[in-house]
Amino acid sequence: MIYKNSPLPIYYQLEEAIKKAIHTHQLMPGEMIPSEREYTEKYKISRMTVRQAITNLVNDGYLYRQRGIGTFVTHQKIVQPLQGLTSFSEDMLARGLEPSTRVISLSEIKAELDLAAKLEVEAGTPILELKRVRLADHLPMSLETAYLSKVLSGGLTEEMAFSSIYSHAEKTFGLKIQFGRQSIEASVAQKIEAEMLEVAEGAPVLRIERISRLETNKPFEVAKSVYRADRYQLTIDMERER
Ligand code: 16G
Repeated sequence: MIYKNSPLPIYYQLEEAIKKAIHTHQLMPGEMIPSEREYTEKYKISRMTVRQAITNLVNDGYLYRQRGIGTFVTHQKIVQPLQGLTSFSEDMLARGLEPSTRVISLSEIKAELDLAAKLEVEAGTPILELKRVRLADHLPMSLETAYLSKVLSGGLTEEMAFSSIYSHAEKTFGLKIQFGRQSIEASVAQKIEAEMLEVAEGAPVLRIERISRLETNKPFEVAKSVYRADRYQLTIDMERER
């Protein structure tokens, strides 16, 4: 019910009604919500009010829009522990989700100064640049650009890049990925990133940079990833030092 005489704004009441429908599973994750027109007619309220309520719920992460299709109920976030050096494929499989990959490009580039320093090679050394969109149950989760030492993973093919590169590194090339350091920053999706991640330009994202190393301590990859902030929550266990 929406009370026109209530001191609570109508858009707010509609927001609460939609949230309640989500919490009581009348609307399920991934389900398309009724159109703006349906809400307008059902509650006899203006389209502007409906639009405001929906926009607020999109901004708060309850709903997401798919251009030209409609507005959907958000899926639960993946809760990703920060301990442990795992791959995307492992993380998704451990949650019963199906990992898949869109390979955007695999090319050889010359390492510029910053990348060369991180990969501990001379500037100008040929390295591999692998750009991929990673999906879980067919939903885009992240856009990953991995820069890989060519000496270590020169045999990496585009076909391999469709599945787990960690698994290929370890099983096909006999490498042992052992250590990693990751940094995480809040940011917004640029236009191209937004297209690939299927979010609006400017949507919140997490920029994660990971440097992973082999057991010999040689850097294996520098990965610069853009994660959808509406799909990820990062957690860490802590203990007070005594
Ligand atoms: C993770 C790593 C990425 C690595 C990928 C390998 C982060 C931020 N990134 O997504 O660095 O390249 O796993 O996944 O965690 P794969 O073995 O499934 O290809």
